[in-house]
Amino acid sequence: MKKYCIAAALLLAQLHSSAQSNPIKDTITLQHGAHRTGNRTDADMARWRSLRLGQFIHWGLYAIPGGEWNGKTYNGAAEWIRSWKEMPRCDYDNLYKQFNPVNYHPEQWAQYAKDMGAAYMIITTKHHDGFCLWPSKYTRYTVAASPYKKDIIGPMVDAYNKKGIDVYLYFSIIDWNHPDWHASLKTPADSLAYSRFKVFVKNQLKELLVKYPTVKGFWFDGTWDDSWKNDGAFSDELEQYLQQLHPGLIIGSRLRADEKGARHFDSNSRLMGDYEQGWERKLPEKYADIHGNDWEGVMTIPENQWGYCAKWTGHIKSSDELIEMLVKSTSLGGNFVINFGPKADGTFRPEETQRMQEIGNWMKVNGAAVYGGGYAGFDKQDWGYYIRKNGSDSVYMVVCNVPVSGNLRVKLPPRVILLKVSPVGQPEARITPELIGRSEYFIQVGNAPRAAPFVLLLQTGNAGAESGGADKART
Ligand code: FHN
Repeated sequence: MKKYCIAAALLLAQLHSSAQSNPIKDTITLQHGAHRTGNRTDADMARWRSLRLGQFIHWGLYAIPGGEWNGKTYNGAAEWIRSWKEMPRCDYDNLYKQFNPVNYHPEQWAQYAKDMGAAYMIITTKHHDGFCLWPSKYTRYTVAASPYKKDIIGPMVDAYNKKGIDVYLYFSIIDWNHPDWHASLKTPADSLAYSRFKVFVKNQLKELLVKYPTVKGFWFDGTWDDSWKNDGAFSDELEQYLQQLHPGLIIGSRLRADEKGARHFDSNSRLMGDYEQGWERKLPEKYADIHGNDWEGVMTIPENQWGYCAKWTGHIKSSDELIEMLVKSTSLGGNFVINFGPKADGTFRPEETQRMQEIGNWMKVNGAAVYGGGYAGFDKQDWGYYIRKNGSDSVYMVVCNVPVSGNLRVKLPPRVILLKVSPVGQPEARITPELIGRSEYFIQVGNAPRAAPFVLLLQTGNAGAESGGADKART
C-alpha cells in the first residue's frame, strides 16, 4: 500500500512540475502560431508589467457629433456613428473640415494623466474611420487637411514622456476611409486591393515608429474581420518586422491570427503577442482565468462609450468602482487602463477630470500597493484583494468591504509567517493580529465608515519546512 502511495505521489509531483513548465501540449503543427512559451522576460516587458495603471484616450472626428446627428441620438458607441444609417457617410467624411481643437493642450492632458497616477497612456492614432491624428504621408485623410493642420501625436508623445509617462499607439486595422480596405475578400479584385491595403498598413506603422521613436508599443484593434484573420502569415511577419525595427516594442494579442484563423490564442491554445489583450470592459474573476499570462484590461467609465458622447446613459462608474477594478487587476497580475473621450475642442468633460483627480488622490496615498504589484498567492477573502510587491515578502491588503465585526480574516499559505501589520505609509504604526487558527488571523480594523478602499501592509517571512506545528489542532 505504502509503495502505491509513494508511486502516486511521485507521479503527481511529475505531473505538477511538467504542468508548471509547459502547461500546453502542441497537437497541431503551426508555422504562424505563438513563437514563445511563457511571458517575455526582458526589461521592456518588466517595465510594462510594473506600470499597472494606464490612461486610454479615444479622440478623433467622432468627437464632433458626440453620438448625435440632426437632433437624433445614436444608441451605439459614439466612435461608431459613421456606421449608423441616420448619419450620411459624406457628412461624416467631411467632418475633418471642422476639426479644430483650439483648446488642445498636450501638457495639460499629460498633467491630468500624471495627477491620476497613470504610468502609461494609449492614444488612438487612427480609429476605424481611418482619420489620422498625425500627418501621414500615405493618405490625405489626416489632421494636416483639417483647419487645425498641426500634428496631434508628436506634441502628445513629448508632453507625456516629459512627465515620465510611457506612450502606446492605438492603431485600427479596420479603415472605413481607405478604398482598398475590405472586411471580407469575395473577388480576386478584392484580394488585390487588400494586398495593397496591407502595404499601406505596414508603411503607416513604420512611419509612426520613425516619427515617434520613444513609443513603447502598438495597441492594435479591428483585427476580427475575415480579410485580416485569414492571413495569419501577414500578421505574423508584420509583428516580427515591427519588433525588429523597434527592439523591445510591445504588442498585445489582438494583432495576430495563426494560419487557421485563430486569434489571441493559437490553435494549440498558446498566447500570441506579448500579453493577453482580450479583456475589454470585463476583468478576470480569478487567477486561474489568466493562465499565467501577462494581461491588460481596458475599461470605459460609462457602459460602452470610448469616444466623446454628449449624453452618457446607464451606469456611470464611480472613482471607487474604478479603484476597485484597478486593485483587482493588480492582484491578478494585470494592468488596468481607464478610457477617456475628450471633446472635439480638446477639453475633457468634468465627470472625467473629476475621476482622474479622485483616483489620483487615492493613488498618492496608496499607489505603492499598485505599481510593481502582482499576484500574492494567498486565499482570496471577501474584504478585498492581496497584492504582492515586486515578488517580495511584502503583501498589501486593499480593503474594499469591511465586515460588520471589523475583523479581516487572513489565511497564510503553508510555511509563511506574519511578521508585522501596519497601515500603508505608516511603517512605525503596528496592528497586532489575533491568531485564530493554523496560519489564520483576524486583523481588527473597527467598522467606522470609510470614504474609500484602504490599504494595510503585511511583512511576511518564511518559517521553514517545520513551521505550522505550533498551532496545529490536536485531534
Ligand atoms: O470597436 C472598438 C471600439 O470602438 C473601441 O476602440 C474598443 C477599445 O478597446 N475596441 C473596439 C472594440 O473591441
